[in-house]
Amino acid sequence: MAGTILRGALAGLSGGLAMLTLMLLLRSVAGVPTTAELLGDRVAALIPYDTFLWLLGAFGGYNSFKQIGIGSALAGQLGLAVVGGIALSVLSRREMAGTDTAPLWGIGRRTVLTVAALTTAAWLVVVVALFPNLDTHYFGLAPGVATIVTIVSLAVLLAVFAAVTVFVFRLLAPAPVSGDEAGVSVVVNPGRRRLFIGGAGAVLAASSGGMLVRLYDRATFSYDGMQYIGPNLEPITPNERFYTVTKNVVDPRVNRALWALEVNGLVDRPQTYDLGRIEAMSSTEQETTLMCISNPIGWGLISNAVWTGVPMRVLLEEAGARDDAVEVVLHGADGYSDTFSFEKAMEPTTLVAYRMNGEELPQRHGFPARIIVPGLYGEKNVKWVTRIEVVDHDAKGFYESQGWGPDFTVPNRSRIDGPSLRDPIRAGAPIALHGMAFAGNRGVRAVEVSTDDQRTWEPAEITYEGTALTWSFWKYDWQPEQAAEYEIAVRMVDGDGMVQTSEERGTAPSGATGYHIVTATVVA
Ligand SMILES: Nc1nc2c(c(=O)[nH]1)N[C@H]1C(S)=C(S)[C@@H](COP(=O)(O)O)O[C@H]1N2
Ligand SMILES: [Mo]
Repeated sequence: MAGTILRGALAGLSGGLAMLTLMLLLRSVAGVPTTAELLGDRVAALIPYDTFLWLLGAFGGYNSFKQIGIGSALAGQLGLAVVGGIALSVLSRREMAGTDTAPLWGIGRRTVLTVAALTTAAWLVVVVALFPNLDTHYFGLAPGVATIVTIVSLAVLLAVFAAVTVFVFRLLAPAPVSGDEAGVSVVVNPGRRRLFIGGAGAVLAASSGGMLVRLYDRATFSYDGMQYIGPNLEPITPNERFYTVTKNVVDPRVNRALWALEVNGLVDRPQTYDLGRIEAMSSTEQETTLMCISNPIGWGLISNAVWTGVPMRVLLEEAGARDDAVEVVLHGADGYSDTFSFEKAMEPTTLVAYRMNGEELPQRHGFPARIIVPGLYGEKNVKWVTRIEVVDHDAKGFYESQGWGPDFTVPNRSRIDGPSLRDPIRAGAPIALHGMAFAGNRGVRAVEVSTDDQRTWEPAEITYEGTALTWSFWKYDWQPEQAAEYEIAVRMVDGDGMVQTSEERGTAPSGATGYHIVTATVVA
């Protein structure tokens, strides 16, 4: 029995390694999603946000959470492969002991059929379970085509798994085999066969290891969560310093020639755009600030850029969106999706943007095109967009399905950026306090500073006004006369006359509110 199990385990492991190698190859050279990524995205969308945040904390942050998730999914897949191999071995042994029908490739006939049926069933289960995410294609194929490519790839991967497992199982037959009824002739001694299997296994393990390392080098771990904060903030954030947030372990690397943007759903004339067609349309340049919903008070998951693009409304009109349209669902090449109201989609400032500060969109900010939707949190600004789907109901995007929201309107926000108040200040010395204020798409009308525990508020000077869609920068000249500890707070008034709320609210589920407060120590 031990021999049966070992033989099956080795066969299953070989099949699993072959499948893993091919899967990583398809991911690297063809942009096909791995099962680990698909499973991760599928599961992440089902986890309630509080559990999700707890998990992030327990695993030491988003980055290690992603690594552990992907690592265990890959290991789990290999484990299942080994279990499959053992099942094959045990079934075949039982069958061969109990019948005298001629075996097929040295395996019981019924076992061969069972393997084929189980492999097909596994494929169906995977396709059904992961269906919402199968439109992922990291090189940017439009979702319809991408879904077919993923389904076919999964079939090929499982077929390779089954074929290699059966092949190795046969090679590991206890007695030397010399030809058989299927006409396949294998006349090698067991020692040589074992050497061959060991060698092939080592090559597979080494190549999948190598590809994992290459993908790891391209992973988002080094830049996911990058803030734009600290000294030297410019009103327009340089592209390479723009804050970055992504759900991905390895971001899309969209191929311009493969990429297409579909506009479909509740439309009379579904459209497919390539980049050239979009670039040929008349474009809008628009300065817009983005901020992540999970940007705590005082943090820097916020940046500002000049975006060039086509109003989404133009595309929706070209496609003939129907009257019963309620929302648009925006799909990204990474399988991400998010939604907003059809009304919002028709606002002239909602763009499909393809340039950032005059350059083509950087890869990590959504090359070749992303959504820009002023007034809503960053997550609604879908990157690597491949599909605009018009729907007649309230659909939920990636984070909304975790329970974030329901309101994704950016509330009034302000921040003190400097000077650094860590060192004591001399009484009587002038200090130029400065910082940022942001009100989504409502504009910043005024900024006020308090240096006395919020008893009195004084107007700050706006040093960069921006537009209704951007942040503003402010400055406040302060000269503390007495040695003491001072609590400095900032608040702002938006274009509608609404004063920023002092109510302290955490980031989940609708984004943080409250004042940014810093303490300054003034000495004689
Ligand atoms: N396709 C896709 N779009 C996406 C995301 C993503 O993971 N995938 N993340 C969203 C989130 S949560 C934010 S805050 C913004 C960040 O955009 P940036 O990285 O260009 O600053 O992108 C949004 N768009
Ligand atoms: Mo975000």
